[in-house]
Amino acid sequence: MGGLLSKEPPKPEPLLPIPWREVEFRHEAYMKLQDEIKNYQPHPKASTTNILILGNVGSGKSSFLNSMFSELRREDFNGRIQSFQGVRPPAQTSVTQRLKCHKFNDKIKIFDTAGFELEKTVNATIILKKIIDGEVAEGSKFDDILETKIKMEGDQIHCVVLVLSLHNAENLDPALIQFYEGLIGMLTKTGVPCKLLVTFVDKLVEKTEDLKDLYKRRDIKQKIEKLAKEMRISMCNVIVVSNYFEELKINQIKGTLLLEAVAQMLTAAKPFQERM
Ligand SMILES: Nc1nc2c(ncn2[C@@H]2O[C@H](COP(=O)(O)OP(=O)(O)OP(=O)(O)O)[C@@H](O)[C@H]2O)c(=O)[nH]1
Ligand SMILES: [Mg+2]
Repeated sequence: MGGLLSKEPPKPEPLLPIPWREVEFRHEAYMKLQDEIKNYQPHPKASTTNILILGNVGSGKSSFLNSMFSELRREDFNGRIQSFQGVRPPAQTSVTQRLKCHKFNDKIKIFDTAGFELEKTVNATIILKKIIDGEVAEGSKFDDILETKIKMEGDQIHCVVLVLSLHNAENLDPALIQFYEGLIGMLTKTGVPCKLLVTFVDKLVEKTEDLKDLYKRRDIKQKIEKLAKEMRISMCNVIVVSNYFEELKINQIKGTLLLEAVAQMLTAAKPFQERM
């Protein structure tokens, strides 16, 4: 009997013999990352390190924020995942409507933003420039920022994180790619460090445990390289994570990737603070 049902599933691609990035998933390495971030100090020229999270609607911005804070504050919540910022299944318009700031340790400030809507990208560039330059106060409604003539008291951003889902990376709207590319270009000119945070990598593995081999997966590497090329961002500025989305408790594998992402952002912010 032939037919569709007897068709064998496609064989998984062989793994690369050597991972293209070294990540240590053991407990000691995870704890080292936790300690590194706990003891982190911004450059003396800055009182806090301010990180801005950007990206299209539903790319996982708020989920990343929830995931990283669940990791950093694991002792407060016994490792249970918390929702500091509203999350919901992807929709046309963004669920996040105001510039929301979350603080860790009095040293790190993370700002969550509304997702880009393609028809509004011209305004988005102007709004984002104002936010990055510290001209927008926390809690401001994105819809009001354009109309506000007076400069408000905000925080200068020290690192911008552009969030992109790897899940539908192949079907990205060319207008969105162009917008991202322009944004990265603007940041390069102004000298603000920019990281591309690739989310949803779990969609390309069978189980969380398989994330350990993330950097041995040739297909994932190719997808990420293609994205980086399109955005005109160097591979060393690309970070890969899988956010918590269905779990109740944190786990070491996702946690290691998430904490490494945070450490990368904090490290990138310092030379910029030094030059301020
Ligand atoms: N599988 C998987 N799902 C994710 C991941 N990140 C986010 N999600 C899910 O994707 C949906 C959208 O996530 P959000 O974090 O709300 O996305 P957002 O970028 O903040 O969206 P807006 O605020 O609406 O612009 C939610 O249902 C999340 O649970 C991920 O890494 N993997
Ligand atoms: Mg959001």
